[in-house]
Amino acid sequence: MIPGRASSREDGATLLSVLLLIVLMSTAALAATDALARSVSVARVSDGRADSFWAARGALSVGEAVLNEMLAGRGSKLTVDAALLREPVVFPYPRGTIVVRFREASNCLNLNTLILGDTDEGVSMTEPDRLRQMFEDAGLFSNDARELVDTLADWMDENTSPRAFGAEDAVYSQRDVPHRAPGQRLISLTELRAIKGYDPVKLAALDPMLCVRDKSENVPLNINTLTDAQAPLLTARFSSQLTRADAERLIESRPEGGWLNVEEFLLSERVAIITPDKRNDFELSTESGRIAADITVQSDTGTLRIAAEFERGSDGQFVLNGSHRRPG
Ligand SMILES: [Ca+2]
Repeated sequence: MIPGRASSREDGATLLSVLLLIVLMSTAALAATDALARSVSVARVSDGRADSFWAARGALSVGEAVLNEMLAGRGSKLTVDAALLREPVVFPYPRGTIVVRFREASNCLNLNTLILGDTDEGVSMTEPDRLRQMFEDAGLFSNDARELVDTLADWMDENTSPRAFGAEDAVYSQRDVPHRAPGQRLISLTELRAIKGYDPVKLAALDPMLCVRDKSENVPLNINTLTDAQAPLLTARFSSQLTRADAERLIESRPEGGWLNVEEFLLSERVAIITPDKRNDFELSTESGRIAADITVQSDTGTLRIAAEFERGSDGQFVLNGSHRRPG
């Protein structure tokens, strides 16, 4: 049964009041338990700041509840027009307001899957050529794409010999603030700014497609939330037999309400002609494995911004995977 507008609004209102209750309860509960353990550090911040801090903690726990509640019965199936992604969820609380904006976070290529050497084999790993092609599909010149893949690989690999278009310590030690290539996988996407070739213009072009995870694996792409700008991702992760234009047309031709399942997508005219050995069907899904949240806690003492990410576990429930304060 598809609920009508009025009933989904009612559902939303009920949901919100329940969630508000949860946020207040979890705020209080967290305050009671954590505050004891952290009494020393909490005592150092003003009442207002502590209040925002607890509101933020409450918002994080409620983020989980919202996701699991809103996706319950949909089997984690998420489409681009889902209310969860379109509208922010707003929780008033006694001293201010918490605004949670959810974003799809499954659709990206984890740069920590880049193959650096012979030992990095595996289906979920990314061949350098595949990443280079994705960078080109995203609009970069081919020599720039080559440089960005090589400097990234050199940044992460353990040796100090530069690749053909790469850079190692010799380059970074000449900078205004001299540093070295860390020789390990990325910790966060912001690290890219320090790597040779990753200027703000190129980063902006690549941003819709990239992510960094602590493990060398990718979450399947949700074909029902892919955006036009993410067309190069479909080529890079699903099939190199699709040109960027093919991938764009596919995304644009997505049926209203999304594809029913991956099988239906595979029957698309442009996809059906690709032989199965040239396709990575396992890279596709109609469910979301990761959902990010931008949380803003606004109170009379100021604004606190938090970025959080939720991960869908094997039981289908989303759990908080990590969070950090955002500047601004
Ligand atoms: Ca190297």
